[in-house]
Amino acid sequence: AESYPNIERDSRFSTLTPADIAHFATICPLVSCDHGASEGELEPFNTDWMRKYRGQSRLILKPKSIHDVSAILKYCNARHLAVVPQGGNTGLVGGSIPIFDEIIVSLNALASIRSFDAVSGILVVDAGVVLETADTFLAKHHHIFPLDLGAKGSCHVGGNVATNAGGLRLLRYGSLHGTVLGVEAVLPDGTILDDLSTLRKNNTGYDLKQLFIGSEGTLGIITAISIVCPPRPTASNVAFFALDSYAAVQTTFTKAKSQLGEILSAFEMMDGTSQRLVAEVTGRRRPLQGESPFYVLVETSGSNPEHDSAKLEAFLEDLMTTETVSDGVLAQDETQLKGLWAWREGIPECLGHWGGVYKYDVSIPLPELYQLVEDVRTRMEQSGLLTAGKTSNEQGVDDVVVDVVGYGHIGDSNLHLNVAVRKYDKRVEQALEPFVYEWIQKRRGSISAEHGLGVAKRDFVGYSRGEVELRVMAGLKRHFDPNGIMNPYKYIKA
Ligand code: FAD
Ligand code: 2HG
Ligand code: ZN
Repeated sequence: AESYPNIERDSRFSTLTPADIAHFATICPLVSCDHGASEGELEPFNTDWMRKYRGQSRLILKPKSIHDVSAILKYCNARHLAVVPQGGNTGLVGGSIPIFDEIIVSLNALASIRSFDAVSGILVVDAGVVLETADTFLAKHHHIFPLDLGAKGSCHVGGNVATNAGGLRLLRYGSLHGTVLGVEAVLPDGTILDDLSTLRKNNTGYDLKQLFIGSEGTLGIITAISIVCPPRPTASNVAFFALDSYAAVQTTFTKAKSQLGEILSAFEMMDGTSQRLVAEVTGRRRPLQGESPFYVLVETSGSNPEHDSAKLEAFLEDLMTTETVSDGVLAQDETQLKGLWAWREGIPECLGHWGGVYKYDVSIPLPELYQLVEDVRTRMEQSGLLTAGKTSNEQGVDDVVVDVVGYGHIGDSNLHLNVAVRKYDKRVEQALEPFVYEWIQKRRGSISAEHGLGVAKRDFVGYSRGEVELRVMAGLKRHFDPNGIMNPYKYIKA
């Protein structure tokens, strides 16, 4: 795990005393070595999903109600104790764990479904509800959560809103900035902000909930959200294609948009290297024979199976006759559909297999998007950190970089550039940064399309945001959190 050589503990913050712990014990359940817990019980809260970052918190608080959250923050603010809100701890930028000894406020126990209106499709849930639990509940009512992602079994809806997660169907259902209708949050001084509206339209002043969407725990703790959910599609199809070039990927996307129209629900790209590594790690049989430089997963979701199949068949025929794709397969049942999705959703987990991954989650205009992966691969080879032509099996322990891969939500111009390594190594980092950020800045792209800033990107936000924007953001942060107790050392410098 990485340490933080360039970050110093902020001396404005107090250190935890036995009296503090005794006080918190009157508010809610907690985990602390000074309260009967072992070191091992603190560990999972102090370690991130990638095992890249590690915090040193001595106290985990588990509030059971918004009033508990309010009492916690009121006390922390008065005592100048720093706080990290934690959801499912699946974030990929080191934002959900402390840097030093910040108190972790886990939302795990705030997990009730408050209400659902089947006519409007509006769901109101506590922040700590796991995304998959919310979706399973909605399925019973013939609705779907308008966000889906590989971490659905662990991430919280509150964490999703706090990171403004994008996911696999943003193309179809839009961003949380559009679907979230209300947010209930506790401000750093303990005040409850009730903006838990269930209205689609409400032009009565500044739209405060929007500030919390993507605020990564820096403005307060989200305790509940309301969100508008679409009817659950009754017909779903997944097709998986092999393609010879990135140009063909773009042509396929154009055709998918025009020929599938309103039933297109996902358009994901995986490069050949990513698929080779998934095959190697899982040992599963590949959906298509041979190896291709690119693969695309296209999903349709609609309400009329005959109508959808007719559209899809015409689309497949066009792709084959124009030789846009070199091969393809259509899932014949639910099991195959899930199986094809696994070749896409399973990539992040498989890439961690060798020891570590440097992750860049970027937005670049589509025509140039994949060039970044090629340029980074060349740079790794030229730096002697990756040997051209050797597969991971042929490499030795001295080959630091296992491979450079690109995949992602191509329908949203969002590329995931991942550099899998045997261990985190300063030489790799120095070859990647600021190279990647400068590359993106030149194309006016975003250095973080969906995972956020956390600690990983806070020093680089200037590559995507101007000085004036950053100054306004810092002003907002100071307004909400004058003592700076909320998720310090992360996001932006305030
Ligand atoms: P955490 O990791 O616990 O926290 C994330 C941040 O939000 C932290 O800064 C934390 O302080 C803050 N936070 C959490 N809860 C609250 C709260 N209630 N109030 C205030 N602040 C809070 N992201 C995408 O956008 N698209 C994807 O497709 C995607 N796929 C993923 C696949 C995998 C396998 C994994 C591991 C991650 C993926 N992610 C993806 C990353 C994504 O950010 C998270 O999965 C998810 O949105 C984080 O939710 P969480 O509950 O785990 O939050
Ligand atoms: C995905 O789309 C996630 O699978 C994770 O956003 C991407 O690990 C990554 O880089
Ligand atoms: Zn993603």
